[in-house]
Amino acid sequence: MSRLNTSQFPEGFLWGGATAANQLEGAYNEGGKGLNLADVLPGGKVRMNIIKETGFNFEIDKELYTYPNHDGIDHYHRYKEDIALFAEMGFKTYRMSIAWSRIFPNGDETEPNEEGLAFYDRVFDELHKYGIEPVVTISHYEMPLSLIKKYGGWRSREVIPMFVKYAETLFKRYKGKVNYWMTFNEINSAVFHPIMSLGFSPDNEESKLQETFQGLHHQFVASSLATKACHEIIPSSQIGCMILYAPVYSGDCNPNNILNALKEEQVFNYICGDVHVRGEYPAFTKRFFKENDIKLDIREGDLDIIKEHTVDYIALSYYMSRTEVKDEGDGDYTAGNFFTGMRNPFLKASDWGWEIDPVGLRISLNQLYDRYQVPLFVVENGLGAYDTIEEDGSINDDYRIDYLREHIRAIGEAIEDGVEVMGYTAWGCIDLVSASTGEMSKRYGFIYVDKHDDGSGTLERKKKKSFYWYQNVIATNGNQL
Ligand code: BGP
Repeated sequence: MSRLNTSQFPEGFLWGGATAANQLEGAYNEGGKGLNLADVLPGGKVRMNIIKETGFNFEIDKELYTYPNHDGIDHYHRYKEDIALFAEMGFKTYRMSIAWSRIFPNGDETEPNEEGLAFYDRVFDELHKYGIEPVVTISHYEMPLSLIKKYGGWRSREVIPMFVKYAETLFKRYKGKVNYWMTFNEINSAVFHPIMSLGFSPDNEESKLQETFQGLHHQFVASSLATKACHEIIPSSQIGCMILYAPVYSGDCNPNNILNALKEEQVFNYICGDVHVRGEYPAFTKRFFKENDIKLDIREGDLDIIKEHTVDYIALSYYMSRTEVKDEGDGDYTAGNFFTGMRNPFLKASDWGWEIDPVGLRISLNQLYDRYQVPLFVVENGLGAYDTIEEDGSINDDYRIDYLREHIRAIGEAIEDGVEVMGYTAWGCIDLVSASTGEMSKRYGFIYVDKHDDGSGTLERKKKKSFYWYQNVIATNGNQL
């Protein structure tokens, strides 16, 4: 039971939920919106192969596939109902993204699309009506398709000013409505799935790292320029980078494997954070780039821009840890969103093979705070699971409650460790289309949405058991878990 007034969570802690435009809005061709990357990703195995393997053919036969993001959960038309439910849970904040192609349908227009801008005005007004603070991801896995076709996505530097213009348009329009921003969702995930993050697939395995880091360099410059604009246009704002964080454990105590895990961690977890927070490429990249034959085209002024315009906080997603051994043949391997590792015998996994490791979240927060000393914001965490509706209509998702309880507890412990954590937004607070599978059956929500993998369903919203549990967590500021 609860202990009164002993909450580890500071006053004003930002409790809430998180979503992404392409995974819930639907209305993919309404309101003047252009096509974006997510609109052409089919569901199921085909999607998983597109994400994991290189090579993406835009000429694929459209008739063969369903495109789950086209309709999402129809939030575009039902946002009022959804926000009312978030408010009922007591959300202090709501992390959402803006679909770039609603604002600039092709990405390179001179004028933004007013209908798209007006839609988000309505969403922000609705949130403020309930005192919910919006936190906005500027780009969450969905650049305009036309930029991919014309420029090869982030392969090209030419996309930088288009992104910056898009970001500036948002800052000018939503100044006074949005104070918390972040630039690119899970920016470091480009290393595992360039197509989702950078909008292109590398030409071949040999050139993969070169092309990926060049694309990332373009995003770094764009992110820094957006940060500059954000600080200038909305001086009271806070803008962060967003990192997919998964601590890497060594599979054993062989020092070579520990070194290997450290190197994995450096490349995957730290390059993006170092550039955004410290304003420079970390020292280890010198050797890493050399050994992997990566020669970045860094233009004059790029490094100054990166140095001068660093972020205010680090947002992170956390779902699992990774366990690595040097010799990949050594172990039994596990699934991950976009990466795999050795199976950790101390951990259980979700139905999708993601290893459940709340202590790993405490470790992650400590590692990040030790390295950067800037506030951290856990903007994604949750359990993707199959839900069942009982005969009486209830959905008893105790497994989800257990998962969230342990992870929130781990954040509380990290706060006691001295880490500054701004808030927690549970991923997919309302069921939505899964990013990796494109399916509905992998559910994260406190709110069930009657929609199924084959596209059928009434779209009716239903409160799960976790809805009431989270409502109480927020009401007690994390005192009662
Ligand atoms: C993150 C993405 C989200 C989200 C989440 C869960 O990587 O930022 O968009 O979907 O993972 O992943 P999935 O939907 O594949 O279960």
